[in-house]
Amino acid sequence: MTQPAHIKLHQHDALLIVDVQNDFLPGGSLAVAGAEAIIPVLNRYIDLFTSLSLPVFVSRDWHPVHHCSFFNSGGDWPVHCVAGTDGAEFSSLLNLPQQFFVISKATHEEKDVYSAFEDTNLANLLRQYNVERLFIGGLATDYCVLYTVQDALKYGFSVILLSDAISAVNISAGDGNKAIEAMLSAGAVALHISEIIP
Ligand code: VGL
Ligand code: ZN
Repeated sequence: MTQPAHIKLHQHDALLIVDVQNDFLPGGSLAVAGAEAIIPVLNRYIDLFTSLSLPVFVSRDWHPVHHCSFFNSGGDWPVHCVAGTDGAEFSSLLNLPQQFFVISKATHEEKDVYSAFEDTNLANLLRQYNVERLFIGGLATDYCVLYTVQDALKYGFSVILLSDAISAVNISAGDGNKAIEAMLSAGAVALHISEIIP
């Protein structure tokens, strides 16, 4: 496992926060245990990136009412993150900056996607802003974070996984840890916020 001793932010870095939405938080329809604990850490990352005028990208699961991933349509999940509902809103505890880019994903009724890159313009947007290295945190470690990190690496971005700002569904015990192993062996580098040199 590659661990950076310290990382300094530079010009071609960007922050990508995955799916920190009410339905994935306590009280939500697909609540991820412990997810609330990552929000203060993400807020510190937001402050760091915005203080250096580095771009912040925020993805959201944004499903139509009868999305194929829902149990009542034969899918694997309870109804969650229906576009325009409270459950799909970003947590009000997340201190989103004045400017950020929203990436809506899994918006087609007949197709589920976990990656913030799939069927979105995220890769183009990142290239447009000359992003080379992506710092990725959010929800959930074993689904949308995993697929997003894997795609980011496939697209040629360097990936820093914010290991203290992710939380897993863990349908099976250990899913989150397996996902972390998979991301690291694919080339992501794990980072703890204390390792950042501002
Ligand atoms: C997610 C399950 C279903 C996620 C989205 O954001 O990780 N998980 N839809
Ligand atoms: Zn979903």
